[in-house]
Amino acid sequence: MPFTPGLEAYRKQVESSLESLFETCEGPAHLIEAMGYSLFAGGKRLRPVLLMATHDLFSKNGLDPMPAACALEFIHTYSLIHDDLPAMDNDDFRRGRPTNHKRFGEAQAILAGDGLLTEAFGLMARHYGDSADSSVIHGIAEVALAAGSAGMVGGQVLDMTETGHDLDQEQLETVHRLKTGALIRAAVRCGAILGHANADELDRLTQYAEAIGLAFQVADDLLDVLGSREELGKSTGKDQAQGKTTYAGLLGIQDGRNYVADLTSRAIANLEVFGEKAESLRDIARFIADSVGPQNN
Ligand code: GRG
Repeated sequence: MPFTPGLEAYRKQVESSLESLFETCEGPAHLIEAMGYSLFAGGKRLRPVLLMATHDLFSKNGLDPMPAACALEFIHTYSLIHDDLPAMDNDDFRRGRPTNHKRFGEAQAILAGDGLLTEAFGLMARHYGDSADSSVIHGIAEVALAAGSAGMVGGQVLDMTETGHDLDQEQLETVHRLKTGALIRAAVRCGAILGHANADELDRLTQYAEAIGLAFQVADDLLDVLGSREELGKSTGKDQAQGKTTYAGLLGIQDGRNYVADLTSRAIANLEVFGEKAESLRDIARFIADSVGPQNN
């Protein structure tokens, strides 16, 4: 499903900045090749686009949000490489091509992920290191918290240990709030923090982010049932085969779609105070909702 022209413009800016920032990463050629293989495999760039669109709600204050936006994509790509490993989800296909370990071997894939994670923080340090603006360190802390043991990594551990057990909806939401939601929340909050949002603005944007993060995961579960490998660029039908509790299984397809629509409305309601400036953030919420609309499946 295509982005709106406004979101596509953000995606293109992110794409070209990712290329120039990645050129500053040094290391053995085969490691850089493995990192670039997954980074430039055609992801939607949803997290950096969210960060940029959130930052644009605020007047420019001299801080360029792009290095933080690209750092999030480095971290997201590392998480996909590691998630696909035989020790985790054991996937052969991602972003429309063989997974990193299928192409480069397991050891290299682990190290490519390690490289991307570490370089993410390196590139933020290099770009913001001389800034006296304390929002920079708060923004970076937000990203670290979301990516680490209390965020995405913690969520991945819960996901692995709870596979094969029946979860109720609340337990499932806890897993996904950490595994997928934390980085989406950090994208929005980091954009807001770098833009010097006030406490009320940050709170509303956090609620927006939490709602779309959950909608994104519910949609992903539904698409695992409804979508095809060709459309999604990754394997489908795996959740059920692995004995995972999913929203598709807990709610069924139609109630799952209704839940996505409800979360989308809740997300958009939190943007009212930002007026027209928040149209790109509304478009992102609608993009997630439309991905599981009956017309797309
Ligand atoms: C290995 C520490 C560690 C964490 C892995 C993100 C994650 C945690 C696993 C990915 C598993 C998965 C398919 C989760 C569902 C939601 C999700 C993150 C989908 C992929 O994100 P998109 O759709 O992908 O933004 P693209 O390729 O467009 O960037």
